[in-house]
Amino acid sequence: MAFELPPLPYDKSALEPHMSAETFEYHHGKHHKAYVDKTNGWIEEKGLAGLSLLQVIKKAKDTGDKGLFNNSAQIWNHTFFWHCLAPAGQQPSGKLASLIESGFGSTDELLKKLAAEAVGHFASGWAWLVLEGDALKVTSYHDADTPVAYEGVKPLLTLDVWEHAYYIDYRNARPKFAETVLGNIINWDFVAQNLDGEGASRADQQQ
Ligand code: MN3
Repeated sequence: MAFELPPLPYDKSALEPHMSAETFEYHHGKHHKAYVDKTNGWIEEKGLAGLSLLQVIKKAKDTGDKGLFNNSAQIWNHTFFWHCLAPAGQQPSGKLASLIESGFGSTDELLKKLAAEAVGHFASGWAWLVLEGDALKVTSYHDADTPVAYEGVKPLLTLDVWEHAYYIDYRNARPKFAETVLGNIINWDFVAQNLDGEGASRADQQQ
């Protein structure tokens, strides 16, 4: 039994020119795959057979197993991230649009805040829009850390700000990467779906 590298929910060239097929070849085909392979290599040794991905992340956190936590959390984080992206053209609507308006004033203001969080995050990590109680919150987590490791934090939207996420298309320009991706290729339907509090399950998998 093993975890799988989930296929991308779109063709690897579907998000061009904002995110290239070459980026996906590395980011999905090599980085994401490496986290899957590394975690699978520990299934027998660490007694993980039969556990779901979310159960592995929780076990790793509870037992202080940093290597297992980092790799299993990165499987989940990347799977969730791919689903947060879609070909250009969507805007938030309905209940999500109302929550954004009451929380941030407008979608533009939310995107500015998310981009500032992404750019201001020192070194590797993830910028997030999460639901805490009934309120939207912009935050970020370091390295592989993930909202699914915390009680009461519901994932809605993420942006990978590890250098490997942008170096092929944007070189060192993290601000340009953050503004371009957030402004053009967010899957707002997926974000809206996650208002049900079940976002964690949407990037979970069984062995
Ligand atoms: Mn990454």
